[in-house]
This record gives sequence, C-alpha cells and structure tokens, in this order.
Amino acid sequence: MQMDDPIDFSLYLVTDRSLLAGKTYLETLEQALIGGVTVVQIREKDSDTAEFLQIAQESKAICDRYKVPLIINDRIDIALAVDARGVHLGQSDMPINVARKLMPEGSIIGISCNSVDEVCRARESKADYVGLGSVWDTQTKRLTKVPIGVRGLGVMLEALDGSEIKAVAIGGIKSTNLARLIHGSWSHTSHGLDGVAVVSDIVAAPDPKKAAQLLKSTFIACKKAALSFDRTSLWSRDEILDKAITIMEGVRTLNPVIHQITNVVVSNQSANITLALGASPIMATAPEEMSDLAKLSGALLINIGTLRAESLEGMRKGGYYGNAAKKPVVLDPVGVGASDFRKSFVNELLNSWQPSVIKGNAGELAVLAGSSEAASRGVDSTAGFKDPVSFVKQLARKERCIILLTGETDYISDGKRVFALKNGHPLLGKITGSGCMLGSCVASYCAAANILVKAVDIEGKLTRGGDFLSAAIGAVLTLTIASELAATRKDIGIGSFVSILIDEVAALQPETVRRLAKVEEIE
Ligand code: 3NM
Repeated sequence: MQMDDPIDFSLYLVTDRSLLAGKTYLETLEQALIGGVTVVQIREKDSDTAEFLQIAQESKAICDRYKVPLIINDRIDIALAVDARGVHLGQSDMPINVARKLMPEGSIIGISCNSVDEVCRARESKADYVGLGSVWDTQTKRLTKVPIGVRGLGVMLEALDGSEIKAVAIGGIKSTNLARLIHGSWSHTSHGLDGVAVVSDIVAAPDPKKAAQLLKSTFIACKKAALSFDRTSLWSRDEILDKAITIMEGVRTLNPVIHQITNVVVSNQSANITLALGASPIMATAPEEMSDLAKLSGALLINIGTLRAESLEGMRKGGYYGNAAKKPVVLDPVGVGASDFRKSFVNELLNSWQPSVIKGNAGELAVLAGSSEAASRGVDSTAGFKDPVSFVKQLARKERCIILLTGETDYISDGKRVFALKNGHPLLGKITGSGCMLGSCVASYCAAANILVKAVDIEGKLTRGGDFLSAAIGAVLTLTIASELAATRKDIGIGSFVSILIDEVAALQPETVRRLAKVEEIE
C-alpha cells in the first residue's frame, strides 16, 4: 500500500468502541475487514492521548495486514505517530490548509459537511473527500444539526459537480436503507456517492463480518443499478400504450393486494375502485402491521388527506418497509399546502423513503417543488403552471420518481420524457375523491408492473424494476376513459356517477382504452 494509491471509499468503517456487541474491539475490526471494509477511521471521542495512541497503533497493525488505509479522527498528532494514511476533520477542527502542512505529502484529508456552503468551502480548501451527513437520525452521535435527508444529500452532491473530491454519506445508514440512499441521491448529471460511512450497522452487529459483506455487496449492486440503462427510454408512444394495456390486464389476472393508507373521506370508494380494477384492497394503518403487509402486498398507497396523529407512524413505517420489500410506493400528498404540518411531514416522508410515483394537482406539486407558481386552497388546486411540461420533468428528476400532475390535461414524466393525457369528464371534478381513486389505480397498476418484470437481477434495485411510467399512464387512462363512458349514461348525476364510474372501470375493455386513449408524447 503506497501513500499515493487511490483509496476505495466504498465501505468506510468509523469505529466506536462503546457499541461493541460481544466481540472485542480488535476482533470486531478484523471481522469487518474480512467482510470487505475498504477504509477505516478510528474515532475515539472519550479516550485520553495514551489510550487513543494505543488503539490507533493496534488498529494500524491489523489494517496493514488487510492492506486497508487507516484514517484518524481529529488528531493530527496521533495520525503522524502511527503513520496513518490521513485525518478526518470536523468543521471546528484545524483548518484543512494547516492540516495539509502538518501531514506528510500525499496524506488524505477529509472533512464532515452538513450543508451546501460547507461543501463549497471544502471544495475551495481542496479536501480529498467529504463526509456528508447526518443523512438520517442516529443513536451513535448526538446530532447538533437537523439530518440532511436523502434529498439534502442529493443537493450537496450536486455542489461537487466537476470536482475530484470523493464523497461518502454518513448517519443512520444500514444495509436495509442503502437502496433508498443511493437511488435518492443519484442523478445522471451529478457526482454520485463514492461510498458509505457506517458505524453501528457494523460495530454493533452480532456478526460484523456478515454485516460488512452485506453492506458492501448492497452498495456495489445499488451503484450498478443506479448506473444501469433505463430501457423505457427506447419505447415509442404506441409501445408505452401497449405496455399500459398489458399492465391493465395484469391487474385483473394477478389480483395484487394493494395496501392503502388513505383518508377517511374516500376510504370506501378507494377500496371499491381497487376491486373494480381486479386488485384486492387492504386499508390498514397500524404501524405494527407494516412489515408484514409490505411482504404480502403488491404496492402501497400513502394518501395524506385527513392526516391524523395516529396515522403518522404507519406512513413512516409503511414506506420504509415498502422500500425494503422492493414494492412500489405511491404518494398522494393531498392538500400538502394546506398547513405547515402537512408540508413538514411530507418532507420528512420523502427524506426517509422513496416513492415510485408521486401524484398530485398543480397546487400540491407546486408545494413539493417549492414553487409559488400554482396556488391551492385546502385540497383543491386553483391555478396551473405556465409550463407544466418542464415542471413535471424537473420535479421527476428532483424526486427521482414518476410525477403525475393531474388537471384538465394530465401530465406524466419520468424525468426524461413527458406525456400529456387528455381523457376525462368534468363530472370527475364534481365528486369528492376522484384524485384519491386515481391514487388507488396508480398503486394497483404499479403493483402489476412490478410483478410482471421478468428480471432476475433485482439486487440493488429499489423495486423489481417495474415499468411505472406505463403503469401511471394506464391508470390515468382507465379512470378517465371510464369517466367518459359513465357520463354518457342516461340521468347521470353526481351521486350515481360514483357508482357507475366504478362499474365502468370493472367493465372496461382493453380495446376500448386503445381506441379512446388521448395520449401524446410532448417531449
Ligand atoms: N458523524 P451510525 S453521524 C460519526 O453527521 C458520525 O458527521 C456523523 O453512526 C456526521 O452509522 C455519525 O451508527 C454517526 O448511524 C453515524
């Protein structure tokens, strides 16, 4: 191992002797190295100099045996004394330019960053790498700043564009949330993560070797999945319509269970529309059930209308377990602009789990995008966007998922392409819960799309790799075309419309969808 060999940051172990689970510190370190840790930082917050030095010397001897570089937290004197490969500094430690002068040439200097400003300063000071965090809450360190979340991490990575600085994320990272971390922070235009820094998921594991192996193989698989080619980009509008119809038929033959945490206003009609599609609804909200239901169901819908304290934990856990079980999660941020409480809760959800589709009206999606362009009042949108096409595309890129913007024309984007759908009848706007029913349709179609994937290699993917673009298009077509058919019935009124709409969805034929679909690719 030479001083100028590049460091592999993939699995960066930060030590903490207070978390050991049965094995000694040195056994734990060695097992972690055998499991595939690629770089080690010794972090001794409570030791005096003599004890830190001894731990560092013993750690260095083991790391040398496995040819893994050793980095010392904070203490340049200890790094020099044990001939470590580098130091890791905090924002209030010695400045990088001073540390650079003290450390031998070729040493690695890293710094913790919690904001874009700190990343920019690290860039100016020519840090070799940045530790970005804390991504999530953690029991390992008392945090003095709010966690950045996966979306905050994405923005910080963008601030590294065009630089050679390596980036690792830290804070609350486990093998179970790695796919969400990589998917949510990755963008094809920016600097992806070079690695993940982990403390408790390795140090406190009963089998640190196995824990490290799992983290390493998951990280490599997630990175490969993030870089893999998206086949949907090759499909024409007609092929997408074919896929949407295959998914529609798939719902009827596969009868997937659709778990829905939804609002009290629409619960019954959402369950009925799900049955009419050919899927099977389960309207459960208790957090204790979320892990089991994620395994059992084909998809999860989270609709935040009539948000109540007792639903919050179910929504947090539902999405988490949905991601862990590789099931699509559909988010319907109903009336998110109505209160600061809804805004901050949706923000929290989007930082903790990754939806496959977000659907909303202009007012709701404007709030998510932080835009003041489209207004809302309560759960209704009162104005649209001047340029809905670029709006949905940008938001899909930001949130790393399919965006479905509802309105007179519905817009759907995966961040690369945008489709405009013009079916529907004004009666849909006269009843309560038509948007919520659409959420049930999207979740049902995503479930079928995810089951229909023939992929064998799902490691590292957030779902099985379902075609959620076609699923969202199929779901909108089903409900809007059924609404047009329902509206032609004699003596139709607002009350009867809901029942007839459900009947028309159940009776809808694939050829009718193909014949009546008004779908156009805009970009
Ligand atoms: N630094 P775990 S968070 C050591 O935000 C450390 O800079 C952080 O521990 C930062 O992997 C953290 O157990 C603790 O969550 C990470």
